Amino acid sequence: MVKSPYYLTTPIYYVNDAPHIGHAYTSLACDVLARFLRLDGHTVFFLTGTDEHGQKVEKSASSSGKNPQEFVDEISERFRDLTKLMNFSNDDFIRTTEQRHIIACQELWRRIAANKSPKGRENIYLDTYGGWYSVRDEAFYSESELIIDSEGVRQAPSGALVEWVEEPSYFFRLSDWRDELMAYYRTSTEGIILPESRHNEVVSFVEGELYDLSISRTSFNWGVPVPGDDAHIMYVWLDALANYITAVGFPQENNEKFQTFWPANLHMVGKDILRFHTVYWPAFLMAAGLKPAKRVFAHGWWTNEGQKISKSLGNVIDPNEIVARYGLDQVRYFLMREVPFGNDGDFSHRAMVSRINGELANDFGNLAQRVLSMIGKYCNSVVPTPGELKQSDQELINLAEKLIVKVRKNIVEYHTFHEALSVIWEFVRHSNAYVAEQEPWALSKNDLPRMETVLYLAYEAIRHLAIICQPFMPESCHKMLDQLGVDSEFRQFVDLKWGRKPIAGLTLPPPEPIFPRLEKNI
Ligand code: ME8
Repeated sequence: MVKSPYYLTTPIYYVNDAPHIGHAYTSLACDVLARFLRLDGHTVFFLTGTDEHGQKVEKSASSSGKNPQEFVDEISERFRDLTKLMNFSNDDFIRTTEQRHIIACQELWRRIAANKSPKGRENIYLDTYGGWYSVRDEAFYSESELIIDSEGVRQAPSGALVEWVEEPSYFFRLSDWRDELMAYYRTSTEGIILPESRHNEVVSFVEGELYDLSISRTSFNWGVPVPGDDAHIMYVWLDALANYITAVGFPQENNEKFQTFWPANLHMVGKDILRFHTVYWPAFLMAAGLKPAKRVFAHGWWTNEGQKISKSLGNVIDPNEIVARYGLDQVRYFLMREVPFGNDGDFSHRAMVSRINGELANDFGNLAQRVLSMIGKYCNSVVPTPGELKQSDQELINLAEKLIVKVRKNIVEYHTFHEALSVIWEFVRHSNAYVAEQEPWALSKNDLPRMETVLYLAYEAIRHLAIICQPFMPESCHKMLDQLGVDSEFRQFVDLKWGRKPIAGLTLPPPEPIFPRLEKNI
């Protein structure tokens, strides 16, 4: 059966700073989902990349003494390296300084300008902007949104400084799009904006005062020129958001890629950039006559040992360092398991060590190592043939077969990755308990046929687990599947059927531990 295609995107990263763990997090969630869907038979397009224009990047380039292009080339490469380090399976890596993107942005602008708003007015008009702007957030704020600190300095809600900006600017008539936005949020019963608390946040913003949005700047020039008026460059968010359609071939909407993948199934974003993706972006798209995305999910933020992660506090977690220290799949597992997806979470070394030792080494690693060693020792490394099944065997089989259904719901429908892992680990623990209760080592002395049945069932439980955990820990699961003698063409979710392939009789290689225990003081 051909399954529906799926397009998912991560936010494209600002190139003014080096990548940190928060950046890796967004894309990791997408990578897990992308791998899951591919193993489940879908055609997937998974996009990531870099956001390279705007005042913040121009300032960072000039303070490091480089021209902007040279600067963005260098930092963009570091984000590309991050995708390799984290073993992301993205299908494209877009850069907003690429020609294909500049063409797409300008065409998007032209279409918005050519159409009328729902109230029959120009979607884009020229005026003068006077207001507060935060370069760090690349966002405009109204006076009422600002916080005034104890020294009387105005700050954005994010804590970033704001400056007064006054310049000629094109405006987008956002205020005319309220009804269309509200209707859009109601187009899916499963939710366009998730989690629900974020949906409520957006709805109350849109129901409140929706101001027209300044969408061009004239006081600097690192950006995409506004078509027909070179004195202006596009607001960096309009430029950045358009990356999602550039990558599927816009403005060639009749091509196969656009037809297959647009509208995107999911924009995965951090909570800080929710408004851009759920208010501005769908309004731009509708104004251009295009469909908005089917879903936006906003995840929470990581702190480091209880503190906000920031360059000025010097507590930025470098993904290279933690991967070198704990191992890639261990880090991937921890990030997806530790925090309910959607909530904020805290990174701590103690929590990392505890998850790795408790859940990977003791629970999963031990199960595989123990069972495979017994097959080595008592069965001459040959997968045994099962005999008659008892009730406890049948129970294990039923649980294994139901696993994918629950995991699929959590990953694909709700994006509750932590819950998916929790469901999987219930099965890991059940399998461990099964082996402990059945005592195949004791059966090896007095009941060989029963021992063979038990070891075969335990082998099958591990095969199910290794297949289902691939999206989270691809390398480790591939190693485990190699040790189980499972050919690469039998590692899909259709292979999650008890005894799917007649494996009994297969000779296995000597087992090697896959999730070693860490010393406490690592
Ligand atoms: O926002 N914990 O880029 P960005 C979790 N260029 N996630 C975090 C985080 C943390 N401590 N810090 C950052 C941008 N992130 C724009 C996007 S899309 C058209 C343009 C997440 O590099 C953050 O929430 O500042 C966001 O989703 C992503 O990293 C990129 O942030």
